[in-house]
Formats: sequence, structure tokens, C-alpha cells
Amino acid sequence: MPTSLATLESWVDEVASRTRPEQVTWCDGSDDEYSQLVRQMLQSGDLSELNQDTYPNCYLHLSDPSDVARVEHLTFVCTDNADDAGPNNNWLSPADGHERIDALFDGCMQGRTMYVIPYCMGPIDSPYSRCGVEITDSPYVVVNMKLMTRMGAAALQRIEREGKFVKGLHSTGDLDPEKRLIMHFPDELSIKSIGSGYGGNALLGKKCHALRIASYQARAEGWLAEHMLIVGVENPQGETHYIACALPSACGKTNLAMLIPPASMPGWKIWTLGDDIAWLHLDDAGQLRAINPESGYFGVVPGTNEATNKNAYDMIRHDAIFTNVARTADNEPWWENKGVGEPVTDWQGRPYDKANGKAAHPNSRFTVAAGNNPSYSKLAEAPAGVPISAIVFGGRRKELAPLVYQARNWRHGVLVGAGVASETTSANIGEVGVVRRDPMAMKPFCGYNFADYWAHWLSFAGRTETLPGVFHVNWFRQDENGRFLWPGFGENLRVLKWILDRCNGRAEAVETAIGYLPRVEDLDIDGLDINRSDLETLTSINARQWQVEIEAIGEYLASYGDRLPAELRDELQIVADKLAHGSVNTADS
Ligand code: SAT
Ligand code: MN
Repeated sequence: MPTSLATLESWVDEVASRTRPEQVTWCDGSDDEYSQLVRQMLQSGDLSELNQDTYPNCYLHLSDPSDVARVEHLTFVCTDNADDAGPNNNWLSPADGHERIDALFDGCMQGRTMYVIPYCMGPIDSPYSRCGVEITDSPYVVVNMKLMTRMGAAALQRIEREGKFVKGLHSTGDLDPEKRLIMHFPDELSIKSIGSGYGGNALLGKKCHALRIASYQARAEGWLAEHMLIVGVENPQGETHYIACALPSACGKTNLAMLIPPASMPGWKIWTLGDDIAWLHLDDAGQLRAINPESGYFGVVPGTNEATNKNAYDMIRHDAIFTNVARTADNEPWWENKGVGEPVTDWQGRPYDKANGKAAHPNSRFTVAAGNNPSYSKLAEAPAGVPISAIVFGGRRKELAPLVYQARNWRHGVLVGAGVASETTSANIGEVGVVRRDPMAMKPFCGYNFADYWAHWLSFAGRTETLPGVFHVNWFRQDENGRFLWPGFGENLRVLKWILDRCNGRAEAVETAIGYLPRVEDLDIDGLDINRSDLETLTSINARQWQVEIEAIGEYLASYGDRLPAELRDELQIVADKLAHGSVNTADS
């Protein structure tokens, strides 16, 4: 018997009798198993080899052209009461949800192998970690789970000890977009996903478990599961402080988590803890601590080059799986803004022709184990996680939002997070570049009613005296000609420095209606090539535009009805009043 846990064994049997696979394989997470699956996929054509001299152990997977991103419109949260899922989720009752999706699972694995993948989200010996088991008929999912999570024998042992795990059932089905569904049953700690082999739809440990199910669990248990990178910033004196930062998908979380300090800031170092998800707990002393539940990265490829993110560029030169990139004549992977080489085959395997659009899909991805990252922090393995000094929210905004500002306090910070809006990206199927509300960058990922989620966030203020500072950033401000005002990438360290200096009482700011802003002279811009007027624009606000924005945030919040916490409404009124009475321009130290 592969497991001593009867509930696990009987669930696997039950799934097998519904899906009727040819065989069932329990995954042990070993390197041998990984190599064996890679060999098998090279034979079946699921993977192809890239140039093994220049990209050793790197492989390319081309997905079905209709299956290249998450599908929010086909993603459901199934709770007894529709209000518990909230207007931020598509809802079905658990009975209807099971009925609709189970019909698609009937016999779907015939002729295929069913893999059973025990995994642990978080360091294997951390009390903050949580386990799951994913059943899938996709060997591509197995190898990605091996790179992204702690999967295999050690996870199974923990699951058997605890007797509790999240059940994730996945099948690629027949990839028909009409028969694609991703369902969550938070009260049952279970996930069912069919019809997609892509990223967040199929690697169930990631968005489905570590965000949607975990956020629901976190609320009941008093912690937070967030769409945040975790980064350590070491100053020239050797002190390291940690920041957790929420940005929507494809807005540069991986780049920020792996930032390379500019040459004009010697002595600074960046340590990566995580690039996508943070689980945050208060410890006994009331300090907020973070772990990264993942152990690998599923990052956006286009735009990665030696100048923008040398760490990522180097990290994906070996032992990486590429999904939906193009290829060069030398059989190297190629993507837009790689900086070297020319595509000869596009992401659909066709001869490259400009007329067909981009060579690599804009949401093409790399998968690598976190250990490949030259700036990987060993503390990512620490069972107790790291203390968080600052929480940063952000979005992609052409206008309005300044480069950075600080919330007046935690309660205001929750409003800042709840009001986040961002232009949509290619990480979801749908229109790109439309501004939409994306509170805490969790719009696609919060497993319950946002109103309850904000109440949960607010409740932290009553639980400790020492909460982190809360900030908002926007790297994407443009002028009327579409030119970016801020250089971004490594230069973002200047903003992180101001943020941490604020938390440590070392930086000045001006109080405005929306919060504390740096003056140009409060930012360290030594050696930065940027003109003064761009900096002025980046560090100022337009009160009239903000009045319109605050009104829009008010309407958005009101759409949550009676469940909206009154504190949030009060906080919004404070900002509206400050805007109406002219911003207070007092220097603050
Ligand atoms: O496809 S994923 O959800 O894994 C990536 C993303 O959208 O952030
Ligand atoms: Mn993400």
C-alpha cells in the first residue's frame, strides 16, 4: 500500500474509478523520477530539448494555443452561501459545482497515467506550512510541481502524520475551452480543475491552494495568504530588512524579488525569499513573519535580459522548463527583448513570421527551482520565516498614482490595498491594458468575500502594537507620449530604501491627503540619470484626479454592501475630506 493514510488511499481509489486511468503512479519527488518523466515527454513530444551545450537540462513545452493563461471567467469558488464567496468570485453551490465538473472527469484519464503528487507548501518542518496532494494526468504538471514545491516522500510523511491535506484533482481533459473549469471547495479543502494544462490552472499548489484555499483557511486561523513577493534588502552596514510586496500578475514581482542594485549604490544586496506568494503570521511577540510556500519560480520570460534582470537571465540558463517561447536557429530559447539572437520558430512551433505577431507568447513562462537563483536567501528555508518591516501594494498605472507613498497607519493601509487598481496583463485570458480594481493584487485569488477579507486585514490592528508600515508603489507612470517616467528595475532599490528608512525613522516625507510622499530630496538619487521635472511629477499628486479616484473607490467598496467594514468607509471619508480641504503640506520627520 503506497500510503498508511486511509483517507488518502480511498480518495485516490475513488478518483481512479471515476477517471479510469491506465495506471496509477505515486510520485516520490526524486531526481530520477524527474529525469525519467523528462525522457518520456521528449519521446511523446510534450517537451523538446533546447541547445544542451548553452542551455543544459533546459526544455521547451508548447501548450495548446487556446491554453496560455489563467481563465478567471471559468474559475469558481463553491460555498454553501453565495455571499461567502462574494461578488469578487464566480460562485456555485458545492453540489452544483461537483455535479458540473464531475461529469467532465468521467473516464477522462483513459489510456493515461494518473500521477499522485504529495507536496508541502512551505519549509517541510515549518509550523506555518500546509500540505496537499495533487492528482493529475499531466507529466508536465509533475515536473513543474517538482521545481515549484517540496514534493514527494517527505511531504507524504508529513501528510500521514497530520492526517490533513488539500485535495487537488486535475486533468488536462481534451483542452476544449468549452470544457475547462477550475473549482474550489474551501470547506472541503478541495480543488478540481479540468481542461487546461497551463500554470495557475494546473499547478494546483500555486494559486488554487496557496492563495484561494489558503486565504480561506488563513481567515479562520488568524493569518494571511497573500499574492506577495518577499525580499530582503541588505544595506552597506550589513543590516537586512524584509519587505512583502503585492503586485498583480505580470507586473514585475519576479524582477523586484531578484533586483540587482545599480552600480551607483555600492554595498547594497538583495536577497530573494519568494517571487509570488507570502503566508504571513503574527509570532508570539506580535511580529508579522513571512514564509514563501513555494520553492521555485514560474516567471514571465519576455523582457528578461542581462540589463533588466541578470539574476533571472542567468538562472534560466540551466535546469529550466520554458513554456511558449520561440527558438533560434541554434535551438536556443528566444523571447522579445532578450537582446541577443533571432527567432526562427515561434511559440506555436511555426516558422517565425512577423505577420503572426510576437515570436514568444507575451505570457510565456520559465519554471526553475528557487535554488537556481544567485540571490536566493537561505532564510527561505527557515521554519520561522522572516520578520516583515514593510508591506507594499502596487499596480500598473499610467497616471495618477505617484512613485511611492506611505499610508498614515494600518487602517489607512488596508484602504490603500483595497483601492489598488491596475491595467490588466496577458497573465489572464482577456483584454489587456484595461484599468480594473485589483485589491491587494488578490482579485483573481481571494477565496472568499473581499469585504470579509478586508475585515480580517483590519483585525490585525487589534492584535499587535508592532505592525509593518504600509506603502503603495507605481513603477509604470508615463507621460502623455507613453514614455515611462521612472527607469524601474534595479533603480527601484531607491524606493525600497526610502520605504525602509521610513520604517526605521530615518527618512523625511510630506503629509498629503493620500498619505506620506517623499520630496525629491528625500529619495537617494545619487548617480541616477533622470530629469528633475520627471521626479517632481513622480512625487506629486493631482488632487482633482484623486478626488475622482476616491469617488470611484467609494463606489467600488459600496458594491460590497452591508458586509463592507464601516472602518473602511470611515477611512475613505477621511481621505475625501482631506482632499476637499486641500492637502496638508507639512514636512514630517
Ligand atoms: O499562471 S499563474 O497563475 O501561475 C501566473 C500568474 O498569473 O501569476
Ligand atoms: Mn502571481
